[in-house]
Amino acid sequence: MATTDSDQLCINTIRTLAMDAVQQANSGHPGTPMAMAPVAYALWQRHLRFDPNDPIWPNRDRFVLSMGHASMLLYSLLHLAGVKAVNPKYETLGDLSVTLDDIKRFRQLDSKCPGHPEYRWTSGIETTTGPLGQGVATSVGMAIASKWMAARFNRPGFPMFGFDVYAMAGDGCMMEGISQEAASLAGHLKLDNLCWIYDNNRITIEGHTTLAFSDDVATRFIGYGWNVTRVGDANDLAMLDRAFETAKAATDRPTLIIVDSHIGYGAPHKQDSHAAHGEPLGEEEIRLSKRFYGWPEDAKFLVPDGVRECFAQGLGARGARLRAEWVALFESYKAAHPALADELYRMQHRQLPDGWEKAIPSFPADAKGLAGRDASAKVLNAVAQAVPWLIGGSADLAPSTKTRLTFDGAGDFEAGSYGGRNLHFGIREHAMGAVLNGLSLSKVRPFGSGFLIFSDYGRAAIRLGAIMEIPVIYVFTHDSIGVGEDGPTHQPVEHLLSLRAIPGLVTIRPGDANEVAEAWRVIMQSRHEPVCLILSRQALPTLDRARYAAASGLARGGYVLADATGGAPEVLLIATGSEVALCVAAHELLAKEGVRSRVVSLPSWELFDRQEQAYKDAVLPPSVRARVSVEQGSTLGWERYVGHTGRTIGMRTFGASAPLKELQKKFGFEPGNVVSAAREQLAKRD
Ligand SMILES: Cc1ncc(C[n+]2csc(CCOP(=O)(O)OP(=O)(O)O)c2C)c(N)n1
Ligand SMILES: [Mg+2]
Repeated sequence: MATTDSDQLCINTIRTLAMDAVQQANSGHPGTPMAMAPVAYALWQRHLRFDPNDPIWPNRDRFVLSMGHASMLLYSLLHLAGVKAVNPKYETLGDLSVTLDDIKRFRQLDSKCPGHPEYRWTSGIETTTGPLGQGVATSVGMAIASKWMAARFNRPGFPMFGFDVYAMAGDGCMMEGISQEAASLAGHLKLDNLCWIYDNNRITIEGHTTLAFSDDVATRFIGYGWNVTRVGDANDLAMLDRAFETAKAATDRPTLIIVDSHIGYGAPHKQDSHAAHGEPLGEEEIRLSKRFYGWPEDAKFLVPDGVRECFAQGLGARGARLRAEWVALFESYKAAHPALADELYRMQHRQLPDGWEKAIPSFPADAKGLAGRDASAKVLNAVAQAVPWLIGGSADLAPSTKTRLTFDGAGDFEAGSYGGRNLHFGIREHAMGAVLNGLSLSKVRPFGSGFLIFSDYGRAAIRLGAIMEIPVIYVFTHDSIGVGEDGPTHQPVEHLLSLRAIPGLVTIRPGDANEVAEAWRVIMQSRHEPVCLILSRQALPTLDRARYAAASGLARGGYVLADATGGAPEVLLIATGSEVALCVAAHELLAKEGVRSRVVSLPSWELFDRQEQAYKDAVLPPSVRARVSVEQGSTLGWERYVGHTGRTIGMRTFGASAPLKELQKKFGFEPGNVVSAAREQLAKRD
């Protein structure tokens, strides 16, 4: 299709809104929206299956702006397309997602147009982007979700799922390691519903890409098993159309469209320069650019007559028709396949099947016990059978993290066989995190696993999941020096603490098998928070819950596990995970010596901190100042529970390679050491 006057008008409106908004905010990135406006327009107006009146319609195509700095491109599109706001109850009440006023208040407090696109805050934003590479990697998760949901829900005559995923990326995304992990995985999985658009403008912040980048990107992607096509001019709508048609027609492989563009297109002094990247153009340059576009030079935030109508006739009409067809199809699907339709509905609303929790096992007392990871394997497998859309895998460590779904029919998610529930991320922790985000954004319930030590590799994606408030599940095992002989490179020290430092991320480090079971009960009910389940490699005794308090206390984050007899406690022993049993042993020794101690199991700081003060005070009575915390991790932060006079037993250095017993001795994780710490605390009090 050729470019018409109305196409040009729409494109220039996108451009000028971006220029004006950045200028008004005196901050932001005008150059890339100016250059890529025709590309985004061609995609949205002519290809994307998206209904502005229902931006959460489940089978819509996804558009991800991986170069989040070009956010004004997306805000202009959302505004001009008339995308509606969705409220937390998943309702659209007719308000616009992005008003012209929001655009005028770009980057200001409470505007729907923050610096970078934020999922959940602005309807129509499919994922939060900004850290380069995350968007493209997340798009792979969305494409996996589309394939998985098609395999799960489609039936003859009922193509419920089959959406395509488009992601737009810049040089920065192409340089980041995460995009390479993700592209490699997408090629391997032959995700032909995935299309990345690479803005090959050869400019980044410091200047021309010759400074730091000389990859042959096309060859790289051909090597990953992608279909690669080129558009030599970002303004060539006909060529762009052809490229999108190629992407849609591709089978067996994802498509990369390399688009040559001119950053700051139309700005006489800033085009093709990094000066167009991260600062406003300036009033005079804006005037000259508008003159180049044939735009009224002094008009600001102008949306000419006909532009909104043009979007409504293209994207809007197509989206409305496709969505209506889908809704009608879903009505007959409900009659033909009621159980699947019910699943689909619950999945989309982040609900669980009735009675799912009956699957959760409990574990008999056992002094020899069970490793956290082994207990979790049992619970996960039971829960996954009750929740069919719980899928996941590991970064090549499932045999160690014990996260494989082993029941009949669980299957593997593989190229060409997309119904399996065991994913294989390969040794790609960072991409795994982003893919999990993409799955969760598509409403599948995902889990991913690895060694806790390697959580660092996926941290940027974990953090984004927390910002987006999506319920991704991480299972991190080998949680401490307890891994023994593998040594300091494999022994997490600061990791627990650093995960706890991420706002909105819940960490749970259960102390025995029954706490693991209760942890899964909490995790599965979480609808808007990611959770990290932190598990031991080594066996932990399964506590006798007839003797000690019930593990259901875990839901409150911390609880009194074993209490003093014959009077109020004199000293508190507070522990998580593998150190809970250690404190119980110390508690029994102290009892024999006539010392009244209380053991508090504190598997989740986040869950505990949100309890009411009275409960927290009941568990950790403020009057008891003699306190000892025990955790095989950094001691930093434990002062909040033991106070500045309390004692923290933990890690202050890296670990060492040796059998576990020797490490426990070297680093002081023995009952005797806890007992003497408790005694010291009591002596201080006196
Ligand atoms: C992971 C990450 N590192 C650094 C940045 C800071 N940053 C924002 S944009 C940018 C340059 C991006 O260049 P490119 O992707 O080519 O975008 P263009 O300037 O062409 O729009 C950088 C380094 C970031 N957002 N994310
Ligand atoms: Mg660039």
